[in-house]
Amino acid sequence: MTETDTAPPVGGDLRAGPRFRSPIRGPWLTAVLGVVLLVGLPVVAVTGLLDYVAYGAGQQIPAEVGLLRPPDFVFPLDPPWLFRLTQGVHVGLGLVLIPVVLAKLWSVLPALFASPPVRSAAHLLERLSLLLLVGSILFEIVTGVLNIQYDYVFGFSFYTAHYLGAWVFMAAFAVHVVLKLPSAARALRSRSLRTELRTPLSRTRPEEGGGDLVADRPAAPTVSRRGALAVVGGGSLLIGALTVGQTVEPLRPLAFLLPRGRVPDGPPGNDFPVNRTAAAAGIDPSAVDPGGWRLELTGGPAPVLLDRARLLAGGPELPLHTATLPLACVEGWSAVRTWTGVRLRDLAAVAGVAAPTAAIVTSFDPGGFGRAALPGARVLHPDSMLALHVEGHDLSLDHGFPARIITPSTPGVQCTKWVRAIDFRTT
Ligand SMILES: Nc1nc2c(c(=O)[nH]1)N[C@H]1C(S)=C(S)[C@@H](COP(=O)(O)O)O[C@H]1N2
Ligand SMILES: [Mo]
Repeated sequence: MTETDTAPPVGGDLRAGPRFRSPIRGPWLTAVLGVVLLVGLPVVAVTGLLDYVAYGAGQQIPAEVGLLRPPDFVFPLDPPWLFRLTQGVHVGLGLVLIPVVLAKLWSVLPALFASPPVRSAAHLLERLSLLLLVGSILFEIVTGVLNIQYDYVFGFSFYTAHYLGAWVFMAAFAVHVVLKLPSAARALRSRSLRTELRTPLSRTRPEEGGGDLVADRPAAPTVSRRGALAVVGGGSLLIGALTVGQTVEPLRPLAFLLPRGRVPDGPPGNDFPVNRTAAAAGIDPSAVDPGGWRLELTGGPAPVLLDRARLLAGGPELPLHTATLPLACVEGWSAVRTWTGVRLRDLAAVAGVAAPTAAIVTSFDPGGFGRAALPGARVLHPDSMLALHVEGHDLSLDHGFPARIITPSTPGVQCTKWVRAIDFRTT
């Protein structure tokens, strides 16, 4: 028997109709998938919120979200890889869980289409929370995936929309967990996972106990429960394998979800991804030619101009500093490099600003991310610098020559390239 060889019943109870006849659907399978998401999705949510805290300091991102504003503290700068970890886990785990989310949606389809659609006030509330839950998780997946593909096809700010969607999701998720935990716990006890993993197709039987999820007239099984779980787990593993290379450099050739510069071969030391090339950013090569380029420092008694030779000269006032720090893009990838340059706090002192509370960095990049606001703690950290060299070589033009910002545990978007001026603030 196939799923379609029976005429649909008249009167329309879809649950009893031909649409939902898979014999492996039922509370147990739904609960197993649910447990994976119960553990995984809060981790994605919390790391995502932390990314907003890191991203937001001084930047007003997300914009205008009222009481939902992320707390305004400076994301920890130590250890320097902390932001790399939170954004890597958020993007990586978020991607890996997509097959589980889709399988969970498949497993509850009959309940979503159950009739009558509303049985009581409590049932109506439950269904509304489900609508928000399903809608928001799909919205977060779609906007998140489009964002890491740098595909801003929507007419709204990704940062604000993904953030608001996350709050809708977290609220609906909490309601859902409270409502479903008792029946999920019961369902998990109804079968043993170990037994299911040993049960082949030939011995696969429908779940007992009825309810919305179990087919009234189940078709013959075409896949065992362990087979279904293997497909979902295999999908997650595959996505994981195509994603680890975004973080683990030797595996970068496998990072098929990294849209730009998957295996970048730059000049020596500059072999890491480029989000926006100098050409794409509209950088005029003559503006950054070291012959004419001057770094402008403001905020003190008078503006100070420094050329690249002065920055590279070292000395007691502006010693050269070297540190190994990650560059971690909010869109998923990261690269650890050894950078050499001058400390931002030394530049502040040269500008005549003893205790800066913020620094506004501007670049020759007219649109896009050509401006960043660094909070005081980031300016003063001993490893925060205006980098001139990477791995002992000049920065390439695409990586921000003549100078770029590098600070510990910071979203890549604030590591401004092609720096033109730094304004140190004290209020
Ligand atoms: N001026 C300027 N700086 C910029 C950007 C930009 O578009 N313009 N992109 C930022 C982003 S989003 C990231 S992740 C890093 C990427 O640096 P890379 O291109 O050297 O890898 O640079 C940041 N600095
Ligand atoms: Mo980025």
